[in-house]
Amino acid sequence: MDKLKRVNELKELLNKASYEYYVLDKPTMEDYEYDHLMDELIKLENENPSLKTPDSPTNKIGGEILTKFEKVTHTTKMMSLSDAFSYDELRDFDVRVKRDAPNATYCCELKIDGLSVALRYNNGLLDLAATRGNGIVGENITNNVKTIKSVPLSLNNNLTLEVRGEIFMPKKSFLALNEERALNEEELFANCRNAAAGSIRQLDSKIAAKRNLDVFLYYLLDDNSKTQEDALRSMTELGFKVNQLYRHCNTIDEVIAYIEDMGKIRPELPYDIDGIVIKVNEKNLYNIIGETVKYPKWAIAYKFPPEEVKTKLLSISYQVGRSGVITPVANFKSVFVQGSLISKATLHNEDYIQNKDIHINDTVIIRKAGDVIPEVVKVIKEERPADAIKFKMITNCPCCGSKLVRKAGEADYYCLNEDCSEKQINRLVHFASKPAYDIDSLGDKVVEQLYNAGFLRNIPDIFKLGEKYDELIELPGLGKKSIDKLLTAIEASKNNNLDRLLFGLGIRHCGAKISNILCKRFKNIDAIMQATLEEIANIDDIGEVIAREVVEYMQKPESISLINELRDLGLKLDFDMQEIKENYFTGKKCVLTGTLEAMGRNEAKALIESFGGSLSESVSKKTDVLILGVNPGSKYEKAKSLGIYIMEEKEFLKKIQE
Ligand code: 3B8
Repeated sequence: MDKLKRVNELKELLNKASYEYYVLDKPTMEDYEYDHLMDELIKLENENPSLKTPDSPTNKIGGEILTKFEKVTHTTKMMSLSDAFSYDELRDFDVRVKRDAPNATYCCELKIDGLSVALRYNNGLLDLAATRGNGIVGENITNNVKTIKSVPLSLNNNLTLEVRGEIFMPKKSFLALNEERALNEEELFANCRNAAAGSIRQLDSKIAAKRNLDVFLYYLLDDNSKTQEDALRSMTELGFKVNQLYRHCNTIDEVIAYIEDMGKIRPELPYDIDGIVIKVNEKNLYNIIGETVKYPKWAIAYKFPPEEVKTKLLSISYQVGRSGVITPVANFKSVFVQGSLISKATLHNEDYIQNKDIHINDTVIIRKAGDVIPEVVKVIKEERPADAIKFKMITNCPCCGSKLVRKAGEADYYCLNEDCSEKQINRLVHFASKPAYDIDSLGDKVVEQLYNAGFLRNIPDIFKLGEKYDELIELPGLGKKSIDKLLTAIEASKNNNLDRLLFGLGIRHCGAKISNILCKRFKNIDAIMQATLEEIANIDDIGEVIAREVVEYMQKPESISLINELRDLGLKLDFDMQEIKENYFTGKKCVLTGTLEAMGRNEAKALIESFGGSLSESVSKKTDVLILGVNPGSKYEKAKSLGIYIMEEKEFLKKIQE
């Protein structure tokens, strides 16, 4: 039989089956038949490489491994949406729209919580897929997007066009992926969005292919549809996966009714949404209404308020912090909240639990606002079961059993046993953590393992690990390679600046900033140890409470011997004053999201710090500037919502040189 004919037949059969399965959600072919035909096609293509075409369904399994993602310049700027957090803000949007376009109506869509993508088809073939990046330049993710089953590799009629949409990971796939990662002791993804982003950034498309990503398309560039609704219909007809829950609304009240309806079905949707997108339906009005540098003015994203979910409180457990503070933790039946599966929330302290009258077995409402740790909002007292157990604070440390003490004037209980293992482990974890001594490869799991195996008790032990080399490489799950890496990182860390060490010691109230201020003022550890209460309290930004804690710590005999031991082990105990030149960044708190094209994160951080600014991990009200790199994350949305100044890379480079 003619091989070319059979290949074409197989391609057609498989493409049709996969369209029906992945786009229409209506399977027409049994799995085994699909696999069988696919095997036949793979075999034919392997034997006759000239028969393999770019739109062959065999491309869906991935193959090429990249070393990096190339940059892609968008044909037209890929903008993002401005946000509305209340119906009032939506009504304001409506008023603004109607001023320019009194007859406008709206097309409302679900706001899929994933990452934006642009797909370019050339003569009917998928030619390029790119991330949004900073809107002007994105990254070429074609290899990975080609593995997404619902993305057509070719279109009928040899069309040349561009569509845009949102790549996401269905909730089910996310759960399965995390389950698998837990089994392999790999780090879990926090939510569907992160899992999708992490998967699309895989350099090995075979891995991406296994991640079950999907895509909804919502934007068709430069076509002649008169309305957004028509464009959604055209895209559907072209074979693209379009979310069909959109609704045409004539008035803002109808828009709000749609939001209410969608809010109700949100928990049942198989994918995450974080809001509703409202677009002016009539495309001829877009030019009249216009756009800002970053957003079109004819569309807006309504963001759902923090999702509150009901669950059952199963138990209350306790954590022992590095200072010995005991934190009660709620353990509940795991629930999906804003894209992550959670089963724990902090209960802060005894008073918090008493005030909310939380009983074990109660039905509780859980909330996770933004990136913040989940919390128990309240209990539903009407649903309190007969077997509810009134909370009673423990009296002894859950780890070492020693009697707990509630300090006068404080809500917290403490374990005062210096040898309590959980306390010691958490101290070591804190010391090695990124903001403190920043020892690469010494994360919480490794610390715990080394502690339990008897290699670590206190900070100096970290620097003596090298002596135990032969025993360390025998530890399960570590091995020679990772031990070598760990020991190299430990050795390199000894040259860290003194403020990191000071912070790492975990002195109460002495955070990264205070440590830095103390180091700048006193220059070395001996001067800090000899400083008087008055000298410290006289420094700007440091009050009496902090000063007292520092002096108390420094005078304890254990502290003195600890410092001496670290000195003998070769740690640097003086502070390198970086010469500070002043410019725009002096005193500014910056946050970076995404990747910069001109330099790495560490380089940017060093530059900002050399001008006396700081670069921190997360956006808060105190952030002055958000630097926007390629592929920005959720920090971007957060900064926008807080009204923080957003600086694109170009401006950053210009300002840093001033
Ligand atoms: C213009 C229209 C950005 C978007 C848009 O499901 C623009 O329409 C956009 F500049 O980001 N996440 C959607 C979604 C996102 C956008 C959109 N429509 N349904 C989404």
